Amino acid sequence: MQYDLIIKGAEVVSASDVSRADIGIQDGVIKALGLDLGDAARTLEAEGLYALPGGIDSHVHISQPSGPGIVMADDFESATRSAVFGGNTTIMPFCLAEDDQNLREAVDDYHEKASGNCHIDVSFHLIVNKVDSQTLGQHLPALLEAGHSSFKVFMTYPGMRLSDREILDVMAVAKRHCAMVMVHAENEDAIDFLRDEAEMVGDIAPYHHATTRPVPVEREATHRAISLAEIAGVPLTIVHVSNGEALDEIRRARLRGVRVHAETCPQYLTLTAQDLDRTGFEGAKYVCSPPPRDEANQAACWAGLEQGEFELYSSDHCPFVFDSNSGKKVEGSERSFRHIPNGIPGVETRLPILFSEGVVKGRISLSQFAALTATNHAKLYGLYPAKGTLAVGSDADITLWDPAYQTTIRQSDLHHGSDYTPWEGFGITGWPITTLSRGQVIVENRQLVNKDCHGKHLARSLPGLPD
Ligand code: DUC
Ligand code: ZN
Ligand code: ZN
Repeated sequence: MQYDLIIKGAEVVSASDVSRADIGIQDGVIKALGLDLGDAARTLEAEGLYALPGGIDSHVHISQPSGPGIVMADDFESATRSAVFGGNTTIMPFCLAEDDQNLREAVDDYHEKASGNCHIDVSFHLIVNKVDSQTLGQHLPALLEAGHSSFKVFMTYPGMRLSDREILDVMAVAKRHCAMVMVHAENEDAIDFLRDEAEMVGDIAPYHHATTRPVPVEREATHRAISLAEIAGVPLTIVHVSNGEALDEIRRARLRGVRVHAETCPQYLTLTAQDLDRTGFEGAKYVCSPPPRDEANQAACWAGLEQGEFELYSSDHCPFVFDSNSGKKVEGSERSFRHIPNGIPGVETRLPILFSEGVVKGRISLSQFAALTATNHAKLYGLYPAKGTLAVGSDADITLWDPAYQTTIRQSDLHHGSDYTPWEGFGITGWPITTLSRGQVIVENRQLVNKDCHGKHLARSLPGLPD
């Protein structure tokens, strides 16, 4: 037999083209794209389906320390299961050190937690929340050189936020080691002020998570992060951009010649702050940072996607159980929104939401969909061309997509560890039916058919960051 597997009859989608081709796979790699490929041990009929590069979700949080008494709802098994049901073949979670750990110990821990428990491939980013001489001089450089070539810094959250000086210091390390700096851009001092004011007048409900993190909080921090990157002379990625004014800062910086990349997420395209104002404590299901905004800002984010200003569309999957005192109902959350853990689940619904709202509604093309959900993530973070495209020599990470499949998002159909989805009842056209990871069929006809957990960690390096 010439191939282990041939996928026959699909429309093959890349970031530049859509063409009818069969896909010949051998030893987990795409060996041929064309017609009449010959013999294979197995054939998958894919008439009427799109073959897309498996989704790469470059922004997910799994088993991350989240504060006293709070536990994330997914481990690596459940997160990667949920991800592959949603058409993903690589996810990129963050390593965050516990209080008593250094970053190297934290990364070792994450590798141990992930090893043997992943249905698909995983590649870790770091989070830098302590800036001491050991972190700057030893741990961070060693980890960047060992293949964890991107890290996130926070401008918000006590205990996580870095000062401007600290951000400059870690940017200097990124510059020396060709790493990508990802920034959570919200001004902690402004939030702290607004939160105190809100609590003083009794505004303690989940909705006030949104009112105390208004657009200027994000716009200012976005501008400052970009300015710091200009001063340090490094490229940066602004993650989870939620609104038009922050995007304006990014546009202006690009006009000055700054290399700034931008990411948005489904919550900023489909949810609003009004979702946090649902009755009772329901609004807590939508508490994430930055918060969802309003319809004008949704439109600005859509325009940014359509016009190629966002290169990345990620889930920011950060799941907590709603009905639990180790989740959204943690001790104190009824007294103030400030105690509600920040984050929502979304790794499984990311791709269907963009396909349905973006491709089916004519806002973006199929090739833009492939770029935003896979190709650009692989290019920006150093996984391309093994990942992120369907080309000869690339890993056979493939999602077969039924563009006509009609469904409604229901928690009962999802596979994450959370007990709710923010998109309950959301109508969808198009769904990933079958997903292959390095040539292995993991999900077939929406069933998990391979439970081997063959996913591995992908080391990355960024010698030539893309222009
Ligand atoms: N930032 C994230 O990127 N995810 C969840 C919470 C947060 O603040
Ligand atoms: Zn963040
Ligand atoms: Zn995040």
